[in-house]
Amino acid sequence: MEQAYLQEPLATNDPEVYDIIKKEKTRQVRGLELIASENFTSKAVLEAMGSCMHNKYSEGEPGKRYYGGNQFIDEMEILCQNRALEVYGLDAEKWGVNVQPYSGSPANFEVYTALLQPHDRIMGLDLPDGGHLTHGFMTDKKRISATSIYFESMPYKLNPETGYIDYDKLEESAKLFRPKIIIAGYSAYPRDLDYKRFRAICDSVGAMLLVDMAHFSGLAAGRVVTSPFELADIVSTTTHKSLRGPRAGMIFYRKGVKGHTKTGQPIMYDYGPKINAAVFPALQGGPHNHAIAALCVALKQALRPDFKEYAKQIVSNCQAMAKVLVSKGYSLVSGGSENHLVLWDVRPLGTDGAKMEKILEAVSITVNKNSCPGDKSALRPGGLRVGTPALTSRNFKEADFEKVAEYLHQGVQLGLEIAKASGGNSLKEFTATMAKEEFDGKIKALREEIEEYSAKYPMPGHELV
Ligand code: DSN
Repeated sequence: MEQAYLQEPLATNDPEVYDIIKKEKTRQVRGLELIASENFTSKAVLEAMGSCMHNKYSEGEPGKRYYGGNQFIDEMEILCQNRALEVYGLDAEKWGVNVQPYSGSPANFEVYTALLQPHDRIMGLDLPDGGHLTHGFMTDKKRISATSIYFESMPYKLNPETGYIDYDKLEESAKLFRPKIIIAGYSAYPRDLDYKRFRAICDSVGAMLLVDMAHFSGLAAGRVVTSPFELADIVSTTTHKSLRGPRAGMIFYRKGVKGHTKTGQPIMYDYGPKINAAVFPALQGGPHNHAIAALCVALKQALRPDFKEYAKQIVSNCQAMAKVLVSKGYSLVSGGSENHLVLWDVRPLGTDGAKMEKILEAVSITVNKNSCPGDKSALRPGGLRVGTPALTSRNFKEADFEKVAEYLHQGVQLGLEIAKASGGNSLKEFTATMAKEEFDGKIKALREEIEEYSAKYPMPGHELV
């Protein structure tokens, strides 16, 4: 049997796949990547991700595995747990962490599976207001996320006037709904969170506080947003966003003494065993050991003093970009940002996020359409979410982000011109007009300028792939 191909590099073993990866690499290098949840991870993380750790099955926990041969897998997972606690300054007597979740959505479902009974109640920020699907999303017509199918969910919302979370209404609803878990966390909210308020509301109804820090885990590691660990019971996260690690997830949980009975007996937290059992065997199989190894590398990088500078730069860059957009008269939800993203409301321009996403993509700027407070449709939402972690990893500073804002402005103005000329209001008419010669030339000219600009900046990762 011919097996020499098992040692052949990708380029010659499968040129078709290699070429697609190369094209994607070129797109990343030549474009302006502004998706708030994306990042460019390091070469070392990618090396660990592509390592032999991938080959091993290791169901269970360090020291308690179902298969043999796990001594080094155990060593890696323990190192990863220790680094995770260190990154967030956590005392191992008071906090534990499970580093096996495949990503953020499984991590959240694992928390609910661990700590709730089916049909228990949860409250999270509504998806159209910046929350995540797994915070219990449903519509009037349909329970969309499994977290609203297996649990009963009630959303809380932003104050449409201010763009900030309406904590008063959350408190009022929580007192009526009496949830077991309140989720603090977001996918598209440009402000820091008021954990004191969340904690007080949780305490008033006997709920647990879950913080989903997926978007801002890098900012929390760099101490540039309020730490969720002071007041949360559980903290879940992905690891590939602002933390700049591999695609994976973590669940942190309180452990040790929770309080005392009237007779002075200690009451202990029981989150750890429940969460570990929910991860495996309830919801997952073998841990992705290559991802755990890569996460371990990313956590070491997050412990470097310069990671704090990176986190700080993400926020300064976002503010520099926001300032230019506001100075040009554009409307940002809540008026600005204190984290890594802005939510740009394009409804006052008489357009929608879907069209603006399309035109920006055509000029090599990647953002995503996003709903804004008051939006009815998730397919034609009124805003754009624009984030700074990825380009900050390419050494973009404030002045570079002023330039990025200028390119966003040029792209959007071109989009408005196209929308005006398209005669109708549909996305189909808009894209058809984009293809017309008169606009095709303008799009090409702007794209070439942006690609030339972007390609000058360094890109983390492997040379070619
Ligand atoms: N898809 C991620 C985001 O863009 O926010 C969340 O899972």
